[in-house]
Amino acid sequence: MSRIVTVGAAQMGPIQREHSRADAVKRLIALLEQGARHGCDLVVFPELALTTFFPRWFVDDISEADHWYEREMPSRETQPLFDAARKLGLGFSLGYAEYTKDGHRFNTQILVERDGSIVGRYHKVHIPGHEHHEPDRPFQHAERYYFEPGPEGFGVWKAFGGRVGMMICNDRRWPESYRVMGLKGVELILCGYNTPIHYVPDPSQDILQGFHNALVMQSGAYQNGTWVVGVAKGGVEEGVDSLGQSAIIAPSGQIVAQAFTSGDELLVARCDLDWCLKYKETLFDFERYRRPEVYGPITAQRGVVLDD
Ligand code: ING
Repeated sequence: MSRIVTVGAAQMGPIQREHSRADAVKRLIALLEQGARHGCDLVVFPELALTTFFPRWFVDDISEADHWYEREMPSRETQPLFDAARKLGLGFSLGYAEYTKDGHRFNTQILVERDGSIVGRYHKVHIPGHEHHEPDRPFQHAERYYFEPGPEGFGVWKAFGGRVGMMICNDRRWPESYRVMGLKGVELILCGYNTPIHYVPDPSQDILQGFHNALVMQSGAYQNGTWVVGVAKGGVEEGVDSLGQSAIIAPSGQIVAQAFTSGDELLVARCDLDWCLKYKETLFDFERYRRPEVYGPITAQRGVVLDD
């Protein structure tokens, strides 16, 4: 009997600075309800789905940014989302800024099962952008100021009848993200993102943002025999145009659903987890074909070491 998970990628349009958490939660619930109407088992929301992408601004006193973080999950403002999901009988994955009880600031994504329990929590590993204020930029991308890199690495959780992993935004550009989860048997990777189209360090990449977005997720899916669900917060948010193009990608690397807009939009696909075996048991039979004995530099080095 095939293991089909009906997944909804719930893309969001912009969340402006003046929008409250309640405003965001209302939009998330509307997308959940749409997912329920389409028979979804699981609805995936973007990175930082409760607030605007606040790392686009720099504040010298980081405590002035504390209000962008969640101290508890669910909180009073997010409890309605959990209640709605439970009532509708579906699970969800949610990205938000987390301020932990012991004072750590993480860019976090959680996995919530259909009974409302949080079964997985991921802290973003690859933190892009910069640590210090760069006043000459048209907008900041100061994620390395606002978030610590997650120390736990990548997890895979048994949920929704399969093995589910999570990554966040910049993580999708690094093959190591997929491979670590691939080596843990992942069958469905959930990834929210906030990607400004204008890439300040090299504007020539702007026109390639959509291509690179699809390229990395399609490659990661195929090379690890897993489904990948990429979900954007897109559109013009506080003057910064962000990529939409959310997509659901099969283990073959094929895009089976893609967003048409850069606003709130649900795309749905029936993901047969057994399709993963077509690749995991043939081309990408890791046990049979991988050669870790020659892969040493991948974990021994951070940057390039020239042999000459
Ligand atoms: N954002 C971006 C991402 O990796 C970025 C950073 C922007 C990279 C533009 C390249 C181009 O998609 C986050 N939040 O990681």
